[in-house]
Amino acid sequence: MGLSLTYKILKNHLVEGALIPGSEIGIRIDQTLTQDATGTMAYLQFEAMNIPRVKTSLSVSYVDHNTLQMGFENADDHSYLRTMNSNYGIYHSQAGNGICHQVHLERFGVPGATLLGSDSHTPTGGGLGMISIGAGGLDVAVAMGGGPFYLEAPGVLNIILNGKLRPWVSAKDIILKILEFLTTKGNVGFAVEYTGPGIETLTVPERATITNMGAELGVTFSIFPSDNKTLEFLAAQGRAESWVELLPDRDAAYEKTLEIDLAGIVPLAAAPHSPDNIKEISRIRGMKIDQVAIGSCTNSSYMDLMIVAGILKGKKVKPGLSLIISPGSRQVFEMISRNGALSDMISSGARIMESACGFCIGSGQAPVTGGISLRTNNRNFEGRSGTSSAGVYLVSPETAALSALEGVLTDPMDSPPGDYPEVTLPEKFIIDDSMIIPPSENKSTIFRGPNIGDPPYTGRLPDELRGVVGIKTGDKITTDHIMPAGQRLKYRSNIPKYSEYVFEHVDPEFSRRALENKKKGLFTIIIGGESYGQGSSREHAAICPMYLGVRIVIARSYERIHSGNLINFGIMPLVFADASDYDKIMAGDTFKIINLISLIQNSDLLPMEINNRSYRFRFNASERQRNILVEGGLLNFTKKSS
Ligand code: MIC
Ligand code: SF4
Repeated sequence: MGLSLTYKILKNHLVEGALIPGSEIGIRIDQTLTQDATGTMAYLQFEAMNIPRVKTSLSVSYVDHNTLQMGFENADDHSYLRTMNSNYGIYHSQAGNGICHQVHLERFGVPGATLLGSDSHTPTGGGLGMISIGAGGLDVAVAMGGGPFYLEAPGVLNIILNGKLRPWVSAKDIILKILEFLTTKGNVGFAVEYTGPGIETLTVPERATITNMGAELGVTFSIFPSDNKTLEFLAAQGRAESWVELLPDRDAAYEKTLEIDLAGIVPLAAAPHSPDNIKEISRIRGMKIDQVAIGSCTNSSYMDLMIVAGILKGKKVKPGLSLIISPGSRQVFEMISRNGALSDMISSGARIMESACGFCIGSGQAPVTGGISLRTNNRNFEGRSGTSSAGVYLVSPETAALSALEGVLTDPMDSPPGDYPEVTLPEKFIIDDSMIIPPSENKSTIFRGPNIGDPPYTGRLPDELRGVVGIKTGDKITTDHIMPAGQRLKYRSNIPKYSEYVFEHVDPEFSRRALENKKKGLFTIIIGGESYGQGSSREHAAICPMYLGVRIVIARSYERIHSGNLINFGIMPLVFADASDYDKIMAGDTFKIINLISLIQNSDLLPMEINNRSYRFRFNASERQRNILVEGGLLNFTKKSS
């Protein structure tokens, strides 16, 4: 049997382990990326490793999440990042230059390379034929220092795309269709590899929309082959020399296969509050909407915005509705401004925002109470928009723009096929990297304002833990639930302060109780349901609970990035061995676990007493992860082993 593209690239980068699905492997990382909301911690951790300069072929630090600078905190973070990056060999993409994944695709992604990013949508790069993986900041820091990245060798799901999309249906509808089939649960440990004649009909930005939302499937990464379409895109970015053809073997082996006929896909929406709550637009059309937001790393490419401009041209946004457009990068912004498309948007009544994450991360543009917002981004978790009572529908740019004109959810298929704005990839993108500051050869002083704290430190794992079950949650708890972003984002570099908001919208008293227990020498357990920790890669969803004294989480199942982050920060991700135990354990119960060190080192089952009753929980981890936990986290472990 031949090799999938996934396994060809993994094989080229393998430094530890055997390439057997499910077993732990270590791979060499060629490129890294960070963004400001995860970057400050990642770089503080990198500094703590005492390595003079990054050892990757390329490391880029983007400022795109917290660009509003309401107060000094974000400005402090940006200055720290810029000065630190310059000293350590890292490129720095300034605020205003665009969203990390969009800019990385345009300017840096390389087919066949590996990219590790401290953001869960890093797999966007898979649209260019690279293995791009999202991880916690500390994993990225270790990779910058030349350390391997450890992951479970994935099973590969081959999605075969046949046929061609009809006019008014777009790449966003393809990934929404896949989310309908596969849902956000149960795909952990898989990678998706796209093949089939249909892929030839998709440009790189369209492929990137699909790989971007692979994050919502919970897969480790998604990848397209590197073919003529890839060359076309790289050549238009003036980077044809980065191209190599990369295809799977004809007889490649895959663990699973799914076939999709592109011609059969209709416009879709992910209804509140989950990206897999898929509805056909034709069945829910006519719903009144209050806001439309177009942008984010999913749908803000030049092609997306040219289609939007084509739809808006000569028309007016429905009075009373707010249409927000945020171009994905400065390149996109400049191109639509030079060719007049921006004027079409402005005269339609659209509100133009900076090239940044903005509304997607809840940084501004919170919808009205109880309002309906159509958005082209990738997540619609409850409260993420900044308004808990709002309903967010994730849709394509086509559906978003048409609906903004009508004031109600509009089915693009009601428009004549001949009216569809045909947009082709430009032969040359405008190239201006002047907002990307290259690193310097000379060291200068690193700026550290009052918002920049030290990276938090946990001690070695105690041999005995006693404490309290601090909270019991249901299924699909996202890292947005654990560690809210939006208004709280500015505390990302200030762990004691940010920790006050752990589970803010689930149980606002959790943090206070946990801290009080910590002062009494008691630890805290979190009980979770299925897919605990899905969504964002923010390691603060592990760091802040750790700061509050959480050393154990027990859940039905975990998302990959979050369980990795828990281990990195010395928290044990345990799983119910007997599913019915979930119902027996309550918040407020007390617990005791003894001989922990030898259990962690040797056992897959951990006995624990909760309210004087004996339980056993499953503990699946590699030897390396067990050692990390005993040392109290990856930072201690790395320092000790270097
Ligand atoms: C997100 O989309 O939730 C974010 C904000 O980009 C996060 C990263 C973060 O929380 O800083 C992500 O997806 O990893
Ligand atoms: Fe930014 Fe949103 Fe993309 Fe996250 S999902 S990187 S917040 S645009």
